[in-house]
Amino acid sequence: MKLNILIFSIFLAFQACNPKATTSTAVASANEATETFIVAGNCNMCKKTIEGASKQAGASYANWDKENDKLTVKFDKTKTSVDAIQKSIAKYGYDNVKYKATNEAYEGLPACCHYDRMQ
Ligand SMILES: [Cu+2]
Repeated sequence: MKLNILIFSIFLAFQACNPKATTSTAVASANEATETFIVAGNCNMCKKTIEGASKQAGASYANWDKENDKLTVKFDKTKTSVDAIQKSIAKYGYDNVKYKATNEAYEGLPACCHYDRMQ
């Protein structure tokens, strides 16, 4: 798992602070749920990490808005949960409504991503 995070971080480093924001489209299904919640972050690189962490946890769609810190995710309720997605986001260094990132994960973020921690 640590190696996955490392590879993912390297992947992100190549896209550091890329102004181009990407989103993906979702395929609707009967088991699909949509949730919106707050995730702390700063920039477009945070956006990529937050959205990537959501998808790693099984979200089919993830869109984080850096203007209001709101993340909207869509996922199959039979495959994952909002709780699992929030845990994954915290694991990648981002505080959110339910889980706080460890100091280690937060410190591991690139300098441009050192957002103000959530209380
Ligand atoms: Cu950032």
